[in-house]
Amino acid sequence: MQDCYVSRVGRTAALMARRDPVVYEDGRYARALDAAQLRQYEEDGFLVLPGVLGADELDGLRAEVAALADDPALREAEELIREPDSSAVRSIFRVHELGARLAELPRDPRLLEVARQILGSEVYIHQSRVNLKPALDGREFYWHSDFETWHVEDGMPAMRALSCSVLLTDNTPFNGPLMLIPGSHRQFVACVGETPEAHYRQSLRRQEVGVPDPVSLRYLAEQGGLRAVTAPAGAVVFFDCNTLHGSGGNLSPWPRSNVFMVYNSVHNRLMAPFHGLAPRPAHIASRRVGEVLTPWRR
Ligand code: 6CS
Ligand code: FE
Repeated sequence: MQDCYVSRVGRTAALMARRDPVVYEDGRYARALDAAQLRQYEEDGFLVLPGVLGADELDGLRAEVAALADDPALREAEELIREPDSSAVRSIFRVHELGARLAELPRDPRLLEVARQILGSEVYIHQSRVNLKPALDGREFYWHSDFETWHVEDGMPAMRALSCSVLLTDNTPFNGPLMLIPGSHRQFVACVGETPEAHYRQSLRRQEVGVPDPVSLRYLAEQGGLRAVTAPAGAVVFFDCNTLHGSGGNLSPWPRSNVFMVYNSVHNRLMAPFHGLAPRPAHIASRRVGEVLTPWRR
């Protein structure tokens, strides 16, 4: 298969125009977003929906995440990622298969119907994780495009996937809120460098390969600005797989905990990773064929 988004092939960074649609809606699925919201998502590459989850649901999800972070059975598990310079838990992957309430999230119609509408197809979970960004200790996630990683390291063919981030705690200016560059999804930033063996063991703690060069970052930020998603817990952010995003460290005495469900179109299933890389493990990139999500009834 021809590689339309060549990246990490040596010393040259480049910007190339996106070849894929942003919104694939063809009217077959519920109109979860109205025309104005869909336009906003297409324009910016993300959309913030405030107040989607209620206090009781959030209490239950936070309790489940806390139990996972403290679970002795997960202490040495590959799903659990610690901060680069402390033993604090940074992320837990595959959470939708580790907790009962977390297992319901991917099929929650408030999330799933938006994903199916935007991606214009049946969808499955490519990856789920919770980023805990603990108080006073949560380190940054440097700017990156998820698609650049999922394309090069997981063999994701096209930009027909999106992330849905549920804010489990308030995201404030002080605790490392998710930041995005509006409009950056329309350019693919080809990164310099070569992917190390089992790169995920390093990149999930601190990503240094597969990150955009400063010139491209500055160019795209000057075009679209920077947006920090500061919102109360319960808000949900949908962002395109190629929208540049990152988050600063958490210097506040309160945690910033967001759970991410990554929806991929069933027409965009993973192929072999590019450049002969070994496929990443299932807890980071699902290759389960045939899985399709159906919404539960509220
Ligand atoms: O490699 C990945 O799949 C992960 N890395 C980042 C920085 N964001 C997406 C995903 O969690
Ligand atoms: Fe990311």
